[in-house]
Amino acid sequence: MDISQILHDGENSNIEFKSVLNGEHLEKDRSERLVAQMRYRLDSGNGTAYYILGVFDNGTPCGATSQQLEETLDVVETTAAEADARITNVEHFNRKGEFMRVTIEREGKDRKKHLIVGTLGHVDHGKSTLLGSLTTRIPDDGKGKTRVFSDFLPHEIERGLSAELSHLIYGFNQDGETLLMRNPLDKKEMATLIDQCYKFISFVDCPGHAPWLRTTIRGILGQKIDYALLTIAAEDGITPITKEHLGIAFGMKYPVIAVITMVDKVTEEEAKRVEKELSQLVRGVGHVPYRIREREDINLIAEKVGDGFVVPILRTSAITLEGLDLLSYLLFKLPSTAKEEEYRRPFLLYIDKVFSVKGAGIVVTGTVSEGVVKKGQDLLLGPVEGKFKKVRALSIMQHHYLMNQATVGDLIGISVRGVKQEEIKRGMVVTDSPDATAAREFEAEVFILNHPTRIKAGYEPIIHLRTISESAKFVKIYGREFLCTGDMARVRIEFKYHSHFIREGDQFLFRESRSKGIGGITKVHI
Ligand SMILES: Nc1nc2c(ncn2[C@@H]2O[C@H](COP(=O)(O)OP(=O)(O)OP(=O)(O)O)[C@@H](O)[C@H]2O)c(=O)[nH]1
Ligand SMILES: [Mg+2]
Repeated sequence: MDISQILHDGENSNIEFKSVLNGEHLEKDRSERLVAQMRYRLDSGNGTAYYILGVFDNGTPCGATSQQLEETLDVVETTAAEADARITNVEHFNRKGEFMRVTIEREGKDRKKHLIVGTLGHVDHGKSTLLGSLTTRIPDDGKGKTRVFSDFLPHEIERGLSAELSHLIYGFNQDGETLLMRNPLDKKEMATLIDQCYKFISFVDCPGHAPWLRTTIRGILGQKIDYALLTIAAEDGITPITKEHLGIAFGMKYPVIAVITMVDKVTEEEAKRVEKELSQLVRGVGHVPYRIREREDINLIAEKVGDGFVVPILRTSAITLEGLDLLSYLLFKLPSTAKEEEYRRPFLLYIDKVFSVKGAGIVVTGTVSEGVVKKGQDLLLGPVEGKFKKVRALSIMQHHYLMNQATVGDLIGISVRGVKQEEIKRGMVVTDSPDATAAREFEAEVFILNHPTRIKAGYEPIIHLRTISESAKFVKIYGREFLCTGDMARVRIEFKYHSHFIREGDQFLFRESRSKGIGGITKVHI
């Protein structure tokens, strides 16, 4: 891009302005901040960042001498090495003062643009089929042809229902053209696709069948998804489950993409009716529905969807493949929802699964919530009976693709040494923070989404927080005797059996038979 334009537009995603830096900036705290910032810029630019040196934040040259600029360049070079990147180009300019543009590129191929998208929606509303056809462009036959890529367990095929979480991926090249999977179940193909793509999407396909809500919640809360993809079958329209899932997504502040599936089965009028109903529902809870008809609509709203207010609505058919190009383009354009400060924090991953693999030992899987993890690093895993155990990360893998390091939003398996498999449970964390602690009790601000009667002290719901799913008790409700649907209150909650790694600000969901609510932790009692 033209340098005058860059100066005019100011700092943004992968462009950083710096006036002058010197040796003092390489001291510990300041250097760490510079490295974290560069990592963020590199992530935003899919591995490429531009630093404009010798200009103020407003884009005007700061009057740096050549020597100061050289010194600044040295600091940037050191920072780049720390951020596993290197300088690949330096351009000099002089416009009412000297300045330079430095191109920094991440080393290796480990960094890709990546989104995690979780599916939600009523049973049989076409979630798995949509993903099967989207990632392969194989048309469905209306009888379950392409959902088998997601529902591959024998009982899932037999019953035609998703029961477990499954992961599908596909990708894009730099121009937004799709890189499809020939066979989404082929591990080698997955690894090759990740290797070759510019951006890829990991889908977490969740079951819609009500008895498996626990698994659905685990898919949505446990994996740090960027976007929830809610399907509504055109023929059935909105159901109580659609509303419940939407309530969970909005309650947990996940941005939502709504897809009206199976439009081949209905007339234009029927499709319009569902669209209208859906728009009203979305608007009714304070969000903005936005019907996507063409690419231009996506260009207009893509950057806004991540904030959670705008809900794009698309129509698809897995049989005619209508709408899949638009959905792809939307996924290509949507930014990651990871926040800058999440990259700067110590490494944190909530464990979703644990298993042992021949040759690799014990593997824990989950999505990186915060920070960076490197192969060979020493980490803490726990709480195991209230304590954290030292483990070493022997290798890191994402969808069968080996990595030297992983960061926020990567859905990975880490093979660990230093702990027994029986000691590791879903809901524990792996972290490199030396001050990780476990807690049994906490205070929270809760909101009751629905409850048939009244919630009183002594109420025992299951708390879902990331991959934690654990019985708890409302020990105290402050300032009132009971809570009904729509109420908000401060409460004191105690996990019934175990302590967990929880922090102030964590969002959670709680439920007990037909009651449901959301909460945010305000204080942790260690
Ligand atoms: N005609 C038509 N049928 C479809 C379409 N998409 C899915 N189906 C059919 O709808 C049925 C249910 O689809 P699934 O993809 O299993 O639905 P699901 O939402 O994943 O269901 P659960 O995971 O069990 O909640 C299958 O028989 C599909 O073949 C579509 O676009 N058009
Ligand atoms: Mg399914």
